[in-house]
Amino acid sequence: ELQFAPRLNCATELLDKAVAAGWGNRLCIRGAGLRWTYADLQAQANRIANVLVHDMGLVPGNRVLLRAPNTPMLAACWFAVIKSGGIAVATMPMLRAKELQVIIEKAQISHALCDLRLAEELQLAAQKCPVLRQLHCFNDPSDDGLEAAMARQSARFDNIDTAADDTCILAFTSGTTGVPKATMHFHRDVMAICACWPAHVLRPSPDDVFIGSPPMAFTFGLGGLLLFPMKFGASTVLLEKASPAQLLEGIRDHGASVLFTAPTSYRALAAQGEALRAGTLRRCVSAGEALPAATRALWHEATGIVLIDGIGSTEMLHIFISADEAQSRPGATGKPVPGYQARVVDAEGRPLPPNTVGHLAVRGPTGCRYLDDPRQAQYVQNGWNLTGDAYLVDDDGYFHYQSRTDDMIISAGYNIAACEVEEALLLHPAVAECAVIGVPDAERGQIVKAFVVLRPGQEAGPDTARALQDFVKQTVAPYKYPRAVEFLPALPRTETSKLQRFRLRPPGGGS
Ligand code: 3UK
Repeated sequence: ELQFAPRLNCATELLDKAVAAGWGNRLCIRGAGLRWTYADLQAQANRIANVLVHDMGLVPGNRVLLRAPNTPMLAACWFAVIKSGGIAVATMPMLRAKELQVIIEKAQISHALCDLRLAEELQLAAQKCPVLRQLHCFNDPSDDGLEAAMARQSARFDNIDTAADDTCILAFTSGTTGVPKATMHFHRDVMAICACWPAHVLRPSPDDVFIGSPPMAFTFGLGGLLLFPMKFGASTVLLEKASPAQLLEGIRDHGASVLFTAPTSYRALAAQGEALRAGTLRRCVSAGEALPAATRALWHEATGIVLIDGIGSTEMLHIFISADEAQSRPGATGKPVPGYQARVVDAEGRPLPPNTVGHLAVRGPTGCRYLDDPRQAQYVQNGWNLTGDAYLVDDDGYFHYQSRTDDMIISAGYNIAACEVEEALLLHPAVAECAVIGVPDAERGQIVKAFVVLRPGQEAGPDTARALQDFVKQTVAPYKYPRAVEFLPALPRTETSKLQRFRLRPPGGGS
């Protein structure tokens, strides 16, 4: 059981205690041309905390919006907010004014720290949101910028004495199915995720160099690229943009050893397997979306590295089912991470026997509490969070992902999981990426339709479509084959790399 002192500030635990323990001169964080030690990060965070409190009038409990690509300054701002007893609300860099407005209103944001390059949309939102009173921009060379204000402040700051159960993060879900939900996380949740998955599954060493793609506004990135490396005295590389080419360059330039990214990025990076095999990379973590067995095999063949899969969520803050390299099983996500319980239940919430598909339910120290949201009762039943995923547990207790519960296609009475057809297509050498949906059909109710991105040099046309259809029929039960195939140059994805199947669906029709 995890035990935390009743008074706890997670910034003290992760940053100030690291410096006090003698890690001050260790390299902590690189990015945007900067190289900061733990002591540098502490000094920067302290200066920003002083700006927040003395210039911007922040008091404990205020919600502070953060908006920037992954940079050391964003990390310093995050710690500054937590140090001063504020609540950090990190936002995805690509959000527009309209989406920011929803977040500002829902979280009653009073203060914002923003990278000047992303200020425009926030300023538009701020005009519509009187609740937002104080905005400071960084990366700003002018006298009005955050950096100038920081220079006028002390590099010392006494952290606010918060309770372990005080909220310190509001993390918004991506909201593909309606208004985004804000999840509340406490100081002890931050320490709990550090004590669970990385301590039991990743087990990093202080020599590790972390790198990856998820933005810090996505809690996969916050944990993987900031909190976990710091907890273990390692260092992290923050990339402002993290395309496969930029990841490759970053891994090479900084000697990165631990990579966090999503399945789609592993598929693209696998083409550079030789360079990666010869380099410093040794641990690779996949989350955000189901990891197809074909992608796991592709990556292992290309690099010699066994992927660590893990399902996490904004609700639970980080990964709660996973397996390390030695325990991993193709086709399975893994087993509940120590500290968490997971089970597969029926529509009434009753546990199902092994090998039966049902709803994934999870329970643990970090969730699930939505901020002021009646949907709490729908997604949390008897203390268990229903994730919206269909899973089964095998005889050995491994959890196998089936689909999102709303991505089941029903065609001529057959239940077909969209991702099962996608997995089959990904095994074909011509396929780079694909997405499968159900489209309305007079005769069958729905038919399976595949959207396919071909590998370079492959020809989009009826011959390829037919070859792919035949291939699926030979790979899985023939009734699952896509009766319609459409070729696209790219697939619609969220900033968290999740496929947006709803954007492929015909307006008004289908499921
Ligand atoms: C899906 C997966 C199968 C699944 C996240 C790691 O993705 C994260 O959080 P979100 O709130 O989405 C949660 C949903 O994403 N998913 C994530 N990982 C996997 N499905 N296999 C996986 N390995 O539908 C889940 O319900 O955006 C992931 C850490 C922190 C996170 N916030």
